[in-house]
Amino acid sequence: QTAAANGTGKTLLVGNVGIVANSVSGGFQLVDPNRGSGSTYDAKGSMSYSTGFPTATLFTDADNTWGSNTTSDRATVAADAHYGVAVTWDYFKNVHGRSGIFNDGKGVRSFVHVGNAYDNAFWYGSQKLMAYGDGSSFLPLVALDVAGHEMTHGVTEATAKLGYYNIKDTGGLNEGISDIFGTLVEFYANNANDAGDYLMGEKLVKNNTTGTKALRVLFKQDADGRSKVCYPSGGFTASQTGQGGTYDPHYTSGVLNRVNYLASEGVVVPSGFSYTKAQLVCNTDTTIVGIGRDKVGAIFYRALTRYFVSSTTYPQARTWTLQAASDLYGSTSNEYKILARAWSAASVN
Ligand code: ASN
Ligand code: ZN
Repeated sequence: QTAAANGTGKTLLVGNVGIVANSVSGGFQLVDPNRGSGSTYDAKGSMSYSTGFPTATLFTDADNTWGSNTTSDRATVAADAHYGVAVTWDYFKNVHGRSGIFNDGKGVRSFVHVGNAYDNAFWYGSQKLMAYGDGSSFLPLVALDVAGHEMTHGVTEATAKLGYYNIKDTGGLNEGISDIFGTLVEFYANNANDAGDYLMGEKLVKNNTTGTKALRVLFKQDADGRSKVCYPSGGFTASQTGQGGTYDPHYTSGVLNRVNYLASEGVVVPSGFSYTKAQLVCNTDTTIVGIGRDKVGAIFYRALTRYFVSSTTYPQARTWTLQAASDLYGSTSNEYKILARAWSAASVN
């Protein structure tokens, strides 16, 4: 049976938050009846994601207070994960009218304590599950933006089916879409302990006292010394974008993240960073005024769910997102013009 019960998550990364559990006789299960019965499990070190973690156990609790804000309590990061999937559900439902990753009203299973000191998190579509490692060089990978990023991989898989590894352009679009909506989820949460920003995974970096370190700096991704932010004429070649002849999507995503940042916020250097405006664009157009992240999110969502396909390239993504902007705001609108300038400022013409 399901009976939604409001509880408290004592998380690791965002302090204490409200979460929803399922009330059963004698206690509570970490299952959210308000959001498709999405559920959170302890993988207990397993990496058997391909078979759906058969030895994992559902988190249960006597008083509906989950975790202790510290990793010595196994339920702490479960609270982070359960919160992350709830915020991501609410974002897609309330902002885009999408009911769950597959738009079928069903929640997914989340697994924490996956692997041994595993420094990653991932979506595994065949089993409709989310997996989070405890990290070693990083903190446990249960941050809001990471949860939003990974679940957006599921949305992409359920819609455009953009390719991923070793596919010129397309894998970068797939990764960029996940970074864009992961960021929008973080803004949507409006959580004082994890304010929205254009950094991916900043909460996972240990001793990040300035708050300027992250897995990816989305407004200037080439700050990592590897990512590309300006689209090469003729498209990417393997040697430009990764090792071993592959096109690593985490480096080719820099182009889309640049477009999103410039269209949303304009040519603005975030506080705490010492870049020049000229370093945020690939051309000389340093006067772009953003149209706001909500409008850009609506444009990208429409393009992803109606126009992008498994082989979409960067130039085609420019065309299709401008089509979406035209649908939503008109082809002579300021929104359309700013988006076009943002693409040009990432050298996608
Ligand atoms: N965390 C990584 C990502 O979603 C996992 C992967 O490489 N698929 O990008
Ligand atoms: Zn990803």
